[in-house]
Amino acid sequence: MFSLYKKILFIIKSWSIKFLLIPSLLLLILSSCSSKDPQSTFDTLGPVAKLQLELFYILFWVGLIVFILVAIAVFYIVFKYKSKPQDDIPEQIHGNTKLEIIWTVLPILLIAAIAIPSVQAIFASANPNDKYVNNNLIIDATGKQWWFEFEYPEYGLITANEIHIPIGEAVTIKLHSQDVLHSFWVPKLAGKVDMVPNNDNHLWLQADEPGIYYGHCAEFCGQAHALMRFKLIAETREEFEAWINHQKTNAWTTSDPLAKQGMEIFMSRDAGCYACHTIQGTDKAKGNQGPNLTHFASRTDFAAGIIENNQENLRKWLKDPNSIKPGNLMSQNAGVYNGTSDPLTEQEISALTAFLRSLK
Ligand code: HEC
Ligand SMILES: [Cu+2]
Repeated sequence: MFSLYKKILFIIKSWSIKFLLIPSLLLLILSSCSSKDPQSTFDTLGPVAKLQLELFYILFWVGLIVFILVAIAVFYIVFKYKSKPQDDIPEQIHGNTKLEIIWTVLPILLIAAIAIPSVQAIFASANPNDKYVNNNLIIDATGKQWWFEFEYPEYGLITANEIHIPIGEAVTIKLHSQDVLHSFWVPKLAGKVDMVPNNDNHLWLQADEPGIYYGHCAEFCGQAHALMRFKLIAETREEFEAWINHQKTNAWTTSDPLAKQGMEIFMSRDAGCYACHTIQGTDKAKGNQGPNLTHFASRTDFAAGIIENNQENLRKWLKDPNSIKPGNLMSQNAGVYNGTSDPLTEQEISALTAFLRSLK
């Protein structure tokens, strides 16, 4: 025991601790104080996240007070009743009814007291109450390895990795999974809820201010889990409706010859893109293994929110999706990437890029 103590003391005194560990711990703590905090649960911008944060603070302060009281008692007792060399063996007792009752009843009262706000918060975050009059919008969110599909059943619309909602309205999001466990989380708007295969969950959220909110899969779901993000764009009712109306239209045209050639490649057996992707308004592209690409160019990012949607990145993706998102199921299952059909040439990549960038 003593040698272990000495060893620990030696480590604490050694230079490496002073010059490496302590500064790096300080850096770690300071880095969490960044004012740019797109995924902070302490900077809430909607009623659900706010209510969950308030509950957190109640539990935190109650827990802290209990911790301080117990720590003071432990230190007091340890030092006050420390045995001294001249002491006899102390009186041997078993149990103390008064104390036993106190430390059974006190925690029960405390837990009962914090159960009240906890249960209230559970109900309040399950469904919007009557206070929220505009609460008709329902979105079906499906977690897939490793991206999110969003469907607006009321509008017959499917998109991926980017969800639009009107501000100041309670939106219900039904949560599904196609394969394994995922979890839906927009830290500034609502706490995470699991997406479980064959067992539909739901949550609701409301964004009070317009803006871009970042979301993340929060349940380990395989190789590219850390690269499974999405964006929630909150906008005014008018902007939201304009977006819906635009998304309902078909985007593809064949006016540009290069884009037209890209579309032919997309629909060819050799490239096989149509088998996994839907492009609304075309006869052939009706696959649902990959994201719906009807309005691909209207999205700001792709590959589940990890990379900006621009010409250069799209070329990179089409050349080698694995270089952007290791393990993605497009590289593994599409013939042009897994080596079962000819790889795409530079010219084919240019044509496909022109086509996909025209899908505004
Ligand atoms: C075997 C099915 C499959 C085939 C074939 C396929 N893809 Fe994909 N594609 C996917 C999957 C799955 C993803 C999602 C990858 C991820 O984000 O993890 C994807 C993602 C994409 C994306 C990004 C979409 C977004 O919004 O994030 C584009 C663009 C794309 N594919 C284009 C193509 C093109 C062009 C072809 C033909 C050369 C093709 N795909 C062939 C399955 C496929
Ligand atoms: Cu995940």
